[in-house]
Amino acid sequence: MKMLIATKNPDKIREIKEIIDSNIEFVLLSSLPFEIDVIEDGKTIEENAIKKAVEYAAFSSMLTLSEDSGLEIDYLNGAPGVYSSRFGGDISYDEKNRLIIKLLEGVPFEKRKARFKTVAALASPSGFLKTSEGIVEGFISFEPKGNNGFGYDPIFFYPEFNKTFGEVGLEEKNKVSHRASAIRKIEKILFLLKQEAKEDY
Ligand code: ITT
Repeated sequence: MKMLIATKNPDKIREIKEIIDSNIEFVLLSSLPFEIDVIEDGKTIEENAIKKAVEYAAFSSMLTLSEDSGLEIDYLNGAPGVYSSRFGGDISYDEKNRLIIKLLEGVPFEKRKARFKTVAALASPSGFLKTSEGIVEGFISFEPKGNNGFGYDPIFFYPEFNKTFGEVGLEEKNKVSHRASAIRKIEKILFLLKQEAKEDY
């Protein structure tokens, strides 16, 4: 069975490949013979995940997995949330992380609660659609730490590890991450789809 991984973010691709156990042939957007741009104008993470999966499935005629993720910070009323990739404009992740730390200057640890959220969506060209959500709770650190992971990982302090996600390896992050829990739920559905496909022959 083939499945299109509908993300342009290479860090997500790396994580998703490690998370999915099933014997599935991954197709990347970069290997399609045409380029598609899906505008992420949803008001929620879920809307964007669904939009990407449905549109890419229709364009590619392939079973498609997409996901949309964001960091919600309680002290910033849930920002950057659905705007996580655009937060602060066209600046590097290092600058985005420093901006967040500045916005939280003087805020004590217990008020720095934050969570990563992922909604994964699986869509087929014939209209099948399932979504799943994964959340991991943590705190915004006082300074960026670690060079692992990507995006906001260096400022996401995960108490159970007593480290930021930037300080742990991929295997460790995948044990608890928002992305891993959303994708693992979708993987159960993939397994059922594979069974059905076998029964059709
Ligand atoms: P696609 O839409 O092509 O999948 P994207 O990078 O635009 O890729 P999102 O719209 O989901 O992805 O943007 C969410 C941003 O939040 C993303 O650019 C990351 O930098 C950040 N982010 C997402 N997951 C993260 C994670 O596990 N750790 C740290 N930051 C993360």
